[in-house]
Amino acid sequence: MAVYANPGTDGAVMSFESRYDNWIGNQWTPPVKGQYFENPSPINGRTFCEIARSTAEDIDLALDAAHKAAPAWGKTAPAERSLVLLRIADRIEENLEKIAVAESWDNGKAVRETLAADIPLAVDHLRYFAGALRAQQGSISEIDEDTVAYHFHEPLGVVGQIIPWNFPILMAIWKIAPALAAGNAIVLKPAEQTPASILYLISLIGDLLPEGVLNVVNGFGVEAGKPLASSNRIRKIAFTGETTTGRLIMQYASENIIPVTLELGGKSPNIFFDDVLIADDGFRQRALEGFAMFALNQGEVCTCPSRALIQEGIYDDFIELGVERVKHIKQGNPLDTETMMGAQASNDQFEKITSYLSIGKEEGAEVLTGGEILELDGDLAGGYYIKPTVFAGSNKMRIFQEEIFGPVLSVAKFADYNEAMSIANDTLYGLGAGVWSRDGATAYRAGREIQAGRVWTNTYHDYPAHAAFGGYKQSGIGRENHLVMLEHYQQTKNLLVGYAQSPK
Ligand code: TXE
Repeated sequence: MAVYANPGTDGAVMSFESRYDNWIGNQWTPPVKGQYFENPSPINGRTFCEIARSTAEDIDLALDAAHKAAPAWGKTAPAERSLVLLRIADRIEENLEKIAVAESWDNGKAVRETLAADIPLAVDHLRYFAGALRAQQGSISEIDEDTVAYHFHEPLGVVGQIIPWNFPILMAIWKIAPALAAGNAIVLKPAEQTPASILYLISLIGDLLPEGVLNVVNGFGVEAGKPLASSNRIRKIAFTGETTTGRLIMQYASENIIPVTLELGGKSPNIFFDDVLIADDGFRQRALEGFAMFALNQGEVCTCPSRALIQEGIYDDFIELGVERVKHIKQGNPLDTETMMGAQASNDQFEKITSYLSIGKEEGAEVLTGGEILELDGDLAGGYYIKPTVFAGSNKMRIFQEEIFGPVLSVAKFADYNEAMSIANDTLYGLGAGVWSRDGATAYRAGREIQAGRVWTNTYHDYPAHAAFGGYKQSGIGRENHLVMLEHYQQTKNLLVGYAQSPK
């Protein structure tokens, strides 16, 4: 139990600079046009630092640095790159508490999450790719007695990465670790809502990387993100964000014929079959925890289990227990380690979510709990707080079909397995899903039948580095995490060699 002091105040574990420039070629580099934008903390709505407002000129500078660095970095031995990743992981771990507080302050999320999940997962991710890289092997195909095809993994060169604001540091590391492991140089653009914690992280780890291998350019989507994604000087663009932005990214990339990986929106179903309640035991408790997980990270998770489907035989009992559980979610100061739900990441997101609270009510959905903002006072007044909300309705409603990206759950009932599958798959998205049943066959069948890249069965919201993650349908292209991710940052060199010593 602890309440961390606000960054930069008496007793604080860390403090931010009042202004951050871009990180280019291992130097803090002011934006070419000299402009900055204000960065508020969602915890109290007040500006705590200003950030470089970059344009195409800054992206070009970063690309210069990356191009200078890429050839030598791409030729380093895997063991050397692996060691760099391990050193970064160690440095992050040594500073875990400071980085966790920085992340909470910049994003609004609860520090108990950043301490226990965001930052440790980032560390583990770096270590996973440090190991995966060394275990990766090329292959040989025997064409005939005298001819052999060798397959080597080669880096792509310079890659662009654009990330969102919901897990700023974890999303940065999800992208940086495999790209560096594979031998690429990077230009990364953080989200304009949450640039500061990443820049704070860079101030701690920047010296561990060779000059120009990792460059961070800040700014807005159209001003800084578009010149990066549409540059003919990158060999790949990786993006996480809204589906409509993902479409634009694909268009930009098509001009230069470069590969794209996209991790986009979701509207994940979380399905509870009627055997969940047959005993009052640990399994039941776990399932109820799974129901309440829509509020994790304030619902700002692309795999947020935002549609709960409950079998009709247990519907009333399950709702009663589930809503009771939701009412116990402790909201408040994100820097208090007892707080389970903090502030929404930005004022725009706060307004988007509150508009969906109105839409749900207008559509005739029943509010089972929440349905309104949470007004806090004192130091937290001005922050972006919303009560966890459960609506009961039907899958045709907008609150069941559109990504709200907030602590809002829409609940519906189903009669049997087939109806559960048809509601679950009745969505444009296909990122995550949950299935809860004590019957192994039901859990397995449903897991295979749901059109989503990640189906959790009898668990939810686990993100190990060695499990592939990504979307079906309009939730994206490609996978993150897992060995498979290395290949998204590599190209295959085939050397076809003839050893024959006589004419054919
Ligand atoms: O996303 P954007 P926003 C969803 C969620 C949320 C909604 C809007 O529903 O409410 O998207 O969030 C950069 N060229 N997700 O507006 O715009 C931008 O600067 C190049 C789901 O923040 O997609 C930022 O760095 N880049 C999601 C990043 O794209 C552009 C996480 C994401 O911003 C650009 C976040 C452009 N034209 C939001 N326009 C998830 N899948 O986890 C914007 N950007």
